[in-house]
Amino acid sequence: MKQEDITKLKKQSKEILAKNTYVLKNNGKTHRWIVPSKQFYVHQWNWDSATHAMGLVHSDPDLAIDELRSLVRGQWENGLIAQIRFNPEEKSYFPGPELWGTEGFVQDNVITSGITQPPLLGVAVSYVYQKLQDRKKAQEFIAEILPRVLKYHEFLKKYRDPEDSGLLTIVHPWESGTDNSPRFDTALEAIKLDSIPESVKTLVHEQRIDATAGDESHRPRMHDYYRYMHLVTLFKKWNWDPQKMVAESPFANKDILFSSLWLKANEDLAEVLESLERKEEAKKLQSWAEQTREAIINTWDETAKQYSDLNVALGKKESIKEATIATFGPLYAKAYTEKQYDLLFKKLTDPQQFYPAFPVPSTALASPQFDTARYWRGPSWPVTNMFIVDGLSMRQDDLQALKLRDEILEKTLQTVVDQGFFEYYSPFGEKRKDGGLGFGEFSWTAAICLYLIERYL
Ligand code: 2M8
Repeated sequence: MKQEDITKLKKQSKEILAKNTYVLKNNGKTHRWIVPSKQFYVHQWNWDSATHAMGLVHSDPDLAIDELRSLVRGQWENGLIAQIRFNPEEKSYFPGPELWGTEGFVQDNVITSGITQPPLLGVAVSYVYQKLQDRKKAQEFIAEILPRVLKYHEFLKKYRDPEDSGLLTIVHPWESGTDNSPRFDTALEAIKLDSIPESVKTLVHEQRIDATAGDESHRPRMHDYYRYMHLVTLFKKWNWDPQKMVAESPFANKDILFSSLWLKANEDLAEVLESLERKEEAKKLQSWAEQTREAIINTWDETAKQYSDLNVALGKKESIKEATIATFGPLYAKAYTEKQYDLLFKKLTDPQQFYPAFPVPSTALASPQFDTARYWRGPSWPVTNMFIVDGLSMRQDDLQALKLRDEILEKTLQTVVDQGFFEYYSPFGEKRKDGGLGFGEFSWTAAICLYLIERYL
């Protein structure tokens, strides 16, 4: 990459993150957090914030700390750190705070949604702790944040893996982060549209704004939104009982990507605990990580040559064969046998599947469900590329892996230079009139550029 492009990318990334930062003064305290994009996502999102902090720690460590501090501030009594922490100054996102019925769980005046997102937070906390140059600040940061993150992990282990299988259950596609992925289609279709109350459908019709704020052909379809809101309404009726949500939700998925991040977060946090001489806690997290590693490896499907999610809704146990980006999650967590790695590498570099002009598409090109523009059904995303780049880079003596890493890294950064800071991009590298796909001026695209430049260039 040209040095001038790198310099420009860094400058623009910082500007986008600054523009998307909110500052709120409350009871004499100042709170700061970053929203994903002012064009639509005007609150704070869990795994987006983790990437924001990882990108910012090198250039604005105080903002990186504030970002994580603000996210964990809304942690529930039971340990949940939610998918969305609502922004009291903004009203324009659907479903907004008034639709979740979570007021009873508010801590420190922060209203949140009632579900979670992939647990990248632990990875971010460890990374920020490691990279903070001011070690006094690092110790204060870890003393403040670590108890919350460990409590969140206790929540996830207790409620999302009640059978102690090592694989974590998500109860809503929004919890996967890859919301509209075709790997959820069959499970969602089992929720019959005529079983969804008319009031829910009317609410979605009247209040959904993403498809008008953005391009309708990039967003989930109406029937997906009916089901998304149906699940929210059910959980609200159950007063967000975490046990019931897993046992009785019509959508429950043992998710490979979520579990891979859980594994990586546990290992990274175990390392932090180890360095703090908290050996017993480190051992516990390391053993959770090992258990998940083995469980992920065991989901390998020899025919599809990939890891598989498991639909566990209402007592089911159905392995999901859809070829999506989730199967590369285990690269990031080093959860593979060498034989599986070789097959994954082959899949990842296959131009008919996952290696078009701008890899890595969120769904295999050969899948009948592939869609160039609709979110998580085909487009390439910087966040999943970051996992793959980091994952390949863990294979220190494997020249082929490192070469592929450099290629994906370069293509990711170059695409942002050519098309701007979008939410996602066409895997064929074509540019729309105004740039990439989804919403623009996107924070995690900016933060991931900063992170990748800092780590690899
Ligand atoms: C997208 O999800 C939100 C719901 O959480 C939405 O579409 O309204 C996903 O891409 C998710 O992974 C991401 O965290 C969020 C904000 O960038 O947007």
